[in-house]
Amino acid sequence: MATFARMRGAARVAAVVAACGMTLAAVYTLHAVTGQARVLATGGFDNANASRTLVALGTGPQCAGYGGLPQGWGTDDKAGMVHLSGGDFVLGSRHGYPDERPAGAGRTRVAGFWIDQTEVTNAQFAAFVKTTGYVTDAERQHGAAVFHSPTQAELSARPLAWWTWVRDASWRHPEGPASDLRGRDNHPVTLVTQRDALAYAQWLGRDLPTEAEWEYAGKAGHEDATLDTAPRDLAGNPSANYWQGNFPLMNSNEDGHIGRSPVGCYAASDYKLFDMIGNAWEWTRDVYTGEHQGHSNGDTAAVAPADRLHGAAGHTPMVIKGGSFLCSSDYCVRYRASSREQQEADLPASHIGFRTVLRDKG
Ligand SMILES: [Ca+2]
Ligand SMILES: [Ca+2]
Repeated sequence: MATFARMRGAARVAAVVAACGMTLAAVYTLHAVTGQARVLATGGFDNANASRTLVALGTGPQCAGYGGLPQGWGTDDKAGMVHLSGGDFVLGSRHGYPDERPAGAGRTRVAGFWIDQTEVTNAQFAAFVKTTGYVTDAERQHGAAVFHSPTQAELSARPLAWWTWVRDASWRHPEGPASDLRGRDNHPVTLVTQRDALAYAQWLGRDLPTEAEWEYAGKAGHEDATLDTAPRDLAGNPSANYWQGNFPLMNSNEDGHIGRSPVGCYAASDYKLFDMIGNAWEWTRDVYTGEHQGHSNGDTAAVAPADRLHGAAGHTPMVIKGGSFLCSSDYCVRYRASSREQQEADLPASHIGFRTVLRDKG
């Protein structure tokens, strides 16, 4: 992979894509699929939401003005959540990476559940920490993997130059000890591990979604190839926070956000969910058991010190979903609901957050 840094243009894209486990032709096919989205939901957003207040997000001014705590926070145990009735759907895609292929020809059924409309924000996580005194894995490990846009010189000097293990970076110091959360209460909390995410969820009597629950919510009742295109609205504008331009040197910022954005800057899905695609990857509770691929996108482990303190879950690879602000059409084409990535359960990184679910009883 060190060779990527010395490559230019198409040669570098080809090498990166090859390392991602798919051919250039497959990538271009991925981009070429078109067609009107069909809605085949057998469940989904339902009447349980009729009397509830939804978060008022979905535009730039709305997300910029959001304080990070949904209405009813602290009094309503489902504040900021919507209910999805159970249903069945095709888990996976035939248009994406090999590890996304649907298992068999059948459909996957999920039972009903409540799910956060947004990624969990810094304000929400801060409330959890203030109440419980919880110490995150990044704080215990005294570091985390942090992204920055490398210079050409940095890119030439080492592989994966966009990831750095930053000492004492944590959710409250996202770029390192000198940084803080001022002005970012409404951003997704990141640099949290799966253990951290589960601790927050359990504090609220909830859980992390399974991969199937997350994808059922992420597809919002749609079942067709448009799910596998770069997210754009009917006017052709980016409809999520991902990476436009050539990763990792040139971010054209067409979507208005170079890095993480506040939650809810883009229109909600048909299930009234924000940022299921992009912004921060999202932890699930599922272990990644698929074929290990030689792609390099998720290799935050490459910059983690060998002697870092490990949590109980250790190196166990877990499934994360939805892609992040780092997914581009020339690298990590994972700004799609079917996409999946593996991340060590106890490895905090600046592009991974989460949202919670509360399953129906019985
Ligand atoms: Ca962006
Ligand atoms: Ca997300």
